[in-house]
Amino acid sequence: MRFVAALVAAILVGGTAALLPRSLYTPANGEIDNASVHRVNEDDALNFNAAAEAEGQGQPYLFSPSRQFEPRLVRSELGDYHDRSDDFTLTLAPLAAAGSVRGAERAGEPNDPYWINQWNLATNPGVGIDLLEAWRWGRGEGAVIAVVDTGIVPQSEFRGRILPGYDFVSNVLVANDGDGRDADPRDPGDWVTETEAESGKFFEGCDADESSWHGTHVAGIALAAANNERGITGIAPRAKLLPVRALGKCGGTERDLVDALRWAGGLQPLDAPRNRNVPRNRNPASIINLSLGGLGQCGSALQNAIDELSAREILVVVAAGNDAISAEGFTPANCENTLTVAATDNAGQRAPYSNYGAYVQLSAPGGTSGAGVLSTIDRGRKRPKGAALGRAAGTSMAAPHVAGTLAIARGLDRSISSLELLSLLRDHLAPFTPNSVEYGCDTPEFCGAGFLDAGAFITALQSRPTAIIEATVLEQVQVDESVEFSIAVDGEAVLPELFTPTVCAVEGTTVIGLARGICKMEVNLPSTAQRKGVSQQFLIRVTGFDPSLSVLAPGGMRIGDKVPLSATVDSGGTLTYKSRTPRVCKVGSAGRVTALSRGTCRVRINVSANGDYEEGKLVVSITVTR
Ligand SMILES: [Ca+2]
Ligand SMILES: [Ca+2]
Ligand SMILES: [Ca+2]
Repeated sequence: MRFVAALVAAILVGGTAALLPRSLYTPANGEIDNASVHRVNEDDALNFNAAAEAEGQGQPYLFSPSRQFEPRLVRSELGDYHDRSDDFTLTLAPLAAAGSVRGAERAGEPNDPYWINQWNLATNPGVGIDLLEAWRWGRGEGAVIAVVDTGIVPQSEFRGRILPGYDFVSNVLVANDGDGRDADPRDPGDWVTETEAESGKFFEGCDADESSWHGTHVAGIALAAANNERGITGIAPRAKLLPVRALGKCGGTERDLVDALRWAGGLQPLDAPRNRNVPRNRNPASIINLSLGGLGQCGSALQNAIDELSAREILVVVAAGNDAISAEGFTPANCENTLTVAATDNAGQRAPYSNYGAYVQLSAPGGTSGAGVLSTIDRGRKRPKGAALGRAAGTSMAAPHVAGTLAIARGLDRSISSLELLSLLRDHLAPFTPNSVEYGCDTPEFCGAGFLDAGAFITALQSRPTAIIEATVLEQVQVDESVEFSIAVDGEAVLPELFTPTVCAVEGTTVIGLARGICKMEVNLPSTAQRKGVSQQFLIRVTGFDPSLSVLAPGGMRIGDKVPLSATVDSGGTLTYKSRTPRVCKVGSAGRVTALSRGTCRVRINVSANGDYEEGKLVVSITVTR
């Protein structure tokens, strides 16, 4: 099973051996079709990469966020516009009147003012993912999405749903927050100045640009709050966000990415010296979004991490990359056990920048420069200054559509395996719209098996029948006794799992009592693509033998008589005596009865349970006369 990821502004330093020439790959910023490949000589390629190696980072791959464009227009939540674009203007048209918001709510639409600008979520087969249909069933309740990216700018769209994350960016210059790895995954900004990019020093060859707020944009697509009368709506607005920082100024390194990825899924990071203070992740994600990548093969540490996560049923969603090449040459899009996502535009055509090919599993909206995907950013050009919205385009934007949709699915069904879930997803993709572009998504094996259809997928998930359990199981069995039972799921016999091996044994369809107690069996069928799972517990009381308590008592006593009761018991349990008529008689702990007054003396004898024997009791009556 593979996942698709897209990578955009990538700075990749290829080659792990000193003998290989190193090159820097610089994606075109703002140009869709013609990513420029900029090769520099060996000395120039040092800088960022060499510094990483000097710090003991063996793998010199650098990863960059997979966003094609800087946000061109920023509108803060307070209403002021910050148009960063010289070449085009984007007009946002939020819902204006409160009345229309009410009307929209009745139609099942969220009241977020920019909802109507979210073409990517609309009910428009092959273009929008039909989010409202998916929302009929769930909104990501209980699911955790890790966004491994540039960090997060906390804002109201994520209020109450940001889990404690971590910042794995080791290099202090890249990190831009004053230190190496730390427990604060907030995004301090990743701007690179012209001076830095042309300095001949550390950031030589990087793209000079304002801060991207890439991680915040990606997170907003996946899970921004819905119906909070602010901004946009995310796809899984009740899922929780685990922000894990692996990218900073000019991108990031494979080593940091591997540790960020491992930690996000609850695995131990590898880079021990750097991880002395890294706490255990108490909220492992069930879905990890990687909107990043670089040219090259999938590194073994990266593949191992993904394989381990996959073994834990964690889904790794990866952007296919924005170089308009086969995703085979782009990593981690080309890693195994990932779900790699290509990007389409607002007409359902393959986005011209999107990577493609056999490594792509499916496509989702990524937008283009004229019609990007609207999401949360910060209005700061360098440091964070306040919440804002901006459009961006890229396979980075496509991947979180899939991550958010999978969070809705995982929120609805915890027991389904990744394999079964992805097979259901694959069976409920929308067909691609006929593409007019060259090498469009309707070209076989170009953009994966189809276009993400959250509505159809989640509806199919919820429409599966629930397995039916039919069982005949006795409620009680005696020690040493064997009793037949039958349990069938959907007409097929199944054997239960046994939790109390000292109390009972199961041989075939027979349960055998071993010792007094509660015998606990369970049938636990995980969900599949065809049916919802079911689980049922069976409790059988295993009873012991009769203790065989008998008592020899006198037929009558006179006041003042003292007579021992002669009790015998097979079980060996402890005997206790109690007078029920203390005015008529009393009884000592050894069973000696003393007659006190006329009447009927009643003594209760209890025997405690012992070994395979049950407890027991007996009442004797003795007439007391003068
Ligand atoms: Ca730091
Ligand atoms: Ca930090
Ligand atoms: Ca909102």
